[in-house]
Order: sequence, then structure tokens, then C-alpha cells
Amino acid sequence: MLKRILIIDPNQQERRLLATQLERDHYSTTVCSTIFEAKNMLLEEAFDLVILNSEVESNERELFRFISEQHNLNWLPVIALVEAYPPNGKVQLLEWGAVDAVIKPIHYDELRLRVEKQLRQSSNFEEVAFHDALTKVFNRRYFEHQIQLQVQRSMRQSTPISLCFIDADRFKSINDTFGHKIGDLVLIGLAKLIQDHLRPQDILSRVGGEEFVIILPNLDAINAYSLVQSILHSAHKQPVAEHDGQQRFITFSAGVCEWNESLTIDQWVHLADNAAYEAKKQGRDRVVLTSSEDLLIKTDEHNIIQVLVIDDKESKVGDYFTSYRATIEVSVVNTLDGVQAALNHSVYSLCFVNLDHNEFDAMEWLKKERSNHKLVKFIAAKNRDDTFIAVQCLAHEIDHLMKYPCSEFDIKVAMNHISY
Ligand code: GH3
Ligand code: MG
Ligand code: MG
Repeated sequence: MLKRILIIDPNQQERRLLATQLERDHYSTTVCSTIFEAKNMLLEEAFDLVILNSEVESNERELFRFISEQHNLNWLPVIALVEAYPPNGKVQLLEWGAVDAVIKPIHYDELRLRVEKQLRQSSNFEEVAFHDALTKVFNRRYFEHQIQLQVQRSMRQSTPISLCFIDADRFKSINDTFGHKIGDLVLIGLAKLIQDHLRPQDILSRVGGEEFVIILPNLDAINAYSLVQSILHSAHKQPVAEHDGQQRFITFSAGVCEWNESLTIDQWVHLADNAAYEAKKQGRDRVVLTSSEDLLIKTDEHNIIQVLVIDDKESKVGDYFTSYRATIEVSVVNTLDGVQAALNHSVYSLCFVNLDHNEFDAMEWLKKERSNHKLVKFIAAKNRDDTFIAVQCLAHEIDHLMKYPCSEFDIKVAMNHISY
């Protein structure tokens, strides 16, 4: 795919010349003359590199600040073209965040080599940072990086966009029966089977062990649904892996949702994820289509946070959440059986779990809940420092770990930390 370069230069002739030269070298270029325009373009389109002709405006620094603050842009390389005098101009731009600075008047061949070098480095970086090592499809980080961009593009073009969550069915039994290695082959095969059905603009990411998500630009709910159905039909007919002459098949449960302007991105992700969960509940091996009317969780719109507290000790944690904010609805489960607690409280947006629960393996439960409810925030508590637990919490993307027993102040800190 052609690498895309944004050129920011107030001088029309110069930017045209540079664009023509780069296009001749097979880059795709977009030009603009102000930082303001550049910021809008960066929000709407994906670029691989920016060339900034410095001296443009006094608010150049603003461009670097803007890029570093956007989580989907902060790795974007900027090459600055600078005057030789004053000599600290170059240092200034490098300090602000330019990856390279070329003294004007530029020699095109030198600039081209520097562009090539930066792009090579960032594509190595992207390969490692945005791809899943096992299946080679994109990873969760890339998904998060793209979703906003893709929605913005759909809004601008007034085209539909859909999202699909896919979770392999009873995958654990494949591992248990044939071993982890065969499990890996099945995952690789499943990713390939899905990818083979997609168009170049679709973005397939592996977001969990046996879970995938697809961003489907320019596809409405019905078409997205039938696309995913056709993938599932192929999975019925076609093995995803073969070993020792044995064919391995896999089915999956999927949730599909089309975006609309009444939804936040978080709500949209939640809906599609929930639909996949619904597909599991209905018996697996199926696709469930959902829409914004099915928004189950009372979200920020109503300003209510539903908190599930799982704790077998006598504690005031529930009260602390309530006193943190009046619009928090708390269900405290002083249960002996945390699994049952989860079944009874499938709708919650924040969960506090005491890891020292005597009756069930709270960490195992958290792990599973985290993978089933991607938007729920999880707070875990433990009565002593334990590096192993801390590492596990990190690995399973638990949002906050705190010391137990906890005070009202600890809950405040936690809520602040997870920005509720
Ligand atoms: P369900 O139909 O309810 O989704 O059941 P499941 O067995 O697919 O789901 P569960 O969440 O119980 O198990 C997922 C398993 O996926 C457990 C974990 O060991 C396995 N797994 C996660 N990542 C990998 C991986 O990279 N390779 C292999 N081989 N297994 C993995
Ligand atoms: Mg799963
Ligand atoms: Mg599964």
C-alpha cells in the first residue's frame, strides 16, 4: 500500500513541487498550508509521516502537542524543514518532537532518503506494535487506534460502518483434547478464514485469546450480518487446521452492530460485544444482530454507574462507592459463591472484587469476566502486597489494584484513577 505523507507548507509553489517529487517516488501526498488545517486532516485521515516546513506559523509547537496528545497519532513521525539560522531552530523542533530536521534549502534526494528511513523504522515499529504475533492480524492496540478514525471517516462521508465481535466456541476443549499447539493452529486458521472473506478496507484484530473484532467500513447492519453469516457457513464446511491427517473445524459466536450518531464509541463496542455474548447464551454457533435500541447498560447519558461489589468480608466498600457519587447504584454481594453473583448481575459497569475471597478463585473469575465484558472497569483488592498478583492484574487488564481493607479515600483514588 502507498505510504501517505502530509505536507504542511504555506508556500504553494514549494509544497506543490515537493508533492510532485514525492508522488513520482510512489508516495501518496496531501498538502495543506496551516497547522489548523493539518490538525483537521490528521483527525480525518491516516498518515504515515508528516513533513512540516518550519517558519510556517508561530503555533508549530501546537502541532506537536496535538500529535502527542492523540493516542492514535502519538507515534506519527514528523520531519521538519528548517532554516539554517538561527542555529537553535533545529534543536527547538527536535525538542518539540520532530524525529528529524533537514536544513533548507533542501536537497530532494537527501529528504527522500530521510523519509525512507523514518518510514522503514515506523513500519518495523507498527509491525511489532500493531500486530498479533500468533495470527498476524492486527492487535487490540491497533483496533483502539483505528476505531475512532474509522467512525470519523464514516461521518464525514455519510456512509455506514459496522462492528463485529467473534468468539471461538468451546475453544478450551480443543486445547484440552489436542494440546495448546493444535489450539494455536486452529486460531491461526480461524484468523485466516475470517480474513479471506474480508475486503481490503476491513480491519480484523485479535483482541483476546480466542476473540476477534472486525471494523467493517461502508457496511450497514444487514450486509455486515450476512457477511459474518457467510464466514460462519464457511467455517462449517472448511477445516481451519489439519494435523496428522486429521481435520479441525471450529465454529464461533458473533455479535454485529451498526454505528449510528446516537452512540458513543464505547457504547457501540459494548453493544457488539454484548451481542456476541448473547449468541453464546442462545447456544453458540450463530450471529446475533443488535442495534442501539438494545443498549442494556445505563450509561453516562443517565449518569448512573452500576457497581457490583463481591466481598465475603463485612466491609463498607458499598457505602464508600455510594458516598463517592450519588448517581452510583451499588449491588453488594456478600456471597459465598462469586460465580453465582456474576450470573445474577450480568448488567454492571464497574466491579469491585476482594481477591482474598475464601470461597472461590476470584482471580480466575476476574480473568473470565474481563474477557467477556470488555468495557467493564474492574477494581481488585488484596490484603497484602503480592507481586505475582500485581502482574496477573496487569496481564488481564484489571483497571486498578488496591490494598484491602480499604478506606473511603482509597475508593476515591481508585475512581479517580479509572476516571469515573
Ligand atoms: P465459549 O464457547 O464459552 O467461548 O468457550 P471457550 O472454551 O471458547 O472459552 P473460554 O474463555 O472458557 O476459554 C478460552 C480458552 O482459550 C482458554 C485459554 O486457555 C485459551 N487460549 C487463550 N489464548 C490462547 C492462545 O494463544 N493459544 C491457545 N492455544 N489457547 C489460548
Ligand atoms: Mg472468550
Ligand atoms: Mg470462546
